[in-house]
Amino acid sequence: MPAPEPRPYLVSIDHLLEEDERLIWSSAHDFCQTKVLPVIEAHYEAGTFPKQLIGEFAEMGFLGCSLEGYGCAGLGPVAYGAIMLELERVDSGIRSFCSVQTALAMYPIWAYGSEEQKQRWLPKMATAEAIGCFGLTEPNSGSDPGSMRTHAKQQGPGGDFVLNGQKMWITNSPIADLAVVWAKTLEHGSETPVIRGFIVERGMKGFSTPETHGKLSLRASITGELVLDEVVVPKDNMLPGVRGLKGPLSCLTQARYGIGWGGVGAAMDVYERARRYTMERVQFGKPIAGFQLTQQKLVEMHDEIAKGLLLAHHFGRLKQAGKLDPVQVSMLKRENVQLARNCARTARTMLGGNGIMGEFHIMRHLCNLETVYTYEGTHEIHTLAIGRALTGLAAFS
Ligand code: TGC
Ligand code: FAD
Repeated sequence: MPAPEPRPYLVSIDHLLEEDERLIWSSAHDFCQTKVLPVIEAHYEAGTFPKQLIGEFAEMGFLGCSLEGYGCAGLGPVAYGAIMLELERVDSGIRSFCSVQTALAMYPIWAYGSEEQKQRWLPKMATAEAIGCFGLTEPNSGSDPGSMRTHAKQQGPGGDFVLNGQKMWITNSPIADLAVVWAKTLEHGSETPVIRGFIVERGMKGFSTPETHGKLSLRASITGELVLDEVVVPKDNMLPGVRGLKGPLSCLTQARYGIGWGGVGAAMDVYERARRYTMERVQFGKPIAGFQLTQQKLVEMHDEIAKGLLLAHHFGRLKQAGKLDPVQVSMLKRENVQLARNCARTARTMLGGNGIMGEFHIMRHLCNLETVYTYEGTHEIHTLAIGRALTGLAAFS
């Protein structure tokens, strides 16, 4: 019997997609492959972000795509996930830019902002006239954001706030026009500080955003700090619609959902590259894909990707029905980033020495995925969140 025509995937979700989701997915794929892929390696090696693409991300409707109104595309969760997958298929740092703008900077304004804040910021953020960032992590407060020290004190007859503190590891901060900053404040009549969100604008006195240098991961993404030194923030810049840790955590739930899809994209890229390479590379007289050990690696990557994609789609439909809960998003982020990181490591071995070279793209994914494993809740923190859901026992402290 002749060997069947080789095909890269045995599982597809194409028949589960609506027509508009299929079109959005395919145009995101084409854009990322023709506009982002050709420039990404040079930016990664230089440690620069391809700023020239920001306007094109907006034109493609990527910025704020999951939100309705205010100039946003109002896409459903599966179409949003597909865009994140295609962005991260090229580079996690590029997906980071779009997911921070959408899920961490625009979402809190959309979900918790006043009508005036929404009108002022969201249309500009959708067109990339205004870039946002999200300030939660601090030097002494990472996995445990409830321990943050940044604080806001209300003062004067106008009731404006004075913010003091430092945020670190903030994606996009050096190029941001506004930062959504989470800070503790004492509300009238209470002795217990509560976390509130504030829109801090570039140009406010005492506010600076120094860039973080020396990253060996996510090099095509700009990272920095937020330094708040007696910054006077008008009281109208406080997000009125949320109080407490659930404010920032609910934004993270939106972003983590996108990362769950993004991880599959990175895994697909490294798997497809390893498959092509091993089918062409000849050692001991035949393509190395013909050896059993190589096939085992390909099969394991393929099967993990298939499961990750099915999980992302399943949770996407639950989200569309308003039934996805945060701990399921923890599971999606944890599983799919882990599988991507494992695939990148395996794929790297399959290219031998070429696996460490930038032009083969796998080492870049592998280095990026170390960050993705850690941000938006570390792998371990999501393990504990799932463990708490399974047992009813919190093992965080
Ligand atoms: P806990 O008592 O569990 O919860 C406090 C309140 O928050 C609610 N909540 C959530 N709401 C929505 N979504 C979630 N995922 C939520 N998790 C919790 C919860 O219901 C509760 O509400 P209420 O009304 O009862 O007050 O809080 P905890 O202090 O025990 O913390 C739990 C823990 C450890 C899971 C949480 O602190 C956590 O997730 N830590 C990780 C921190 C983190 O993820 N940081 C990310 C920083 S931003 C970032 O990395 C951006 S990278 C951007 C990029 O480039 O892509
Ligand atoms: P820590 O919390 O100190 O954790 C160190 C280690 O201890 C981890 O392995 C962790 O899992 C483990 N650990 C901690 N607590 C426990 C526990 N209870 N049980 C078991 N193990 C535990 N933050 C933002 O606010 N906005 C951003 O835009 C942003 N962008 C980022 C971009 C990059 C490139 C990076 C690297 C980070 C970014 N972050 C951002 C911060 C990121 O969310 C944090 O790095 C992450 O939450 C972990 O915090 P930490 O680095 O302080 O590590």
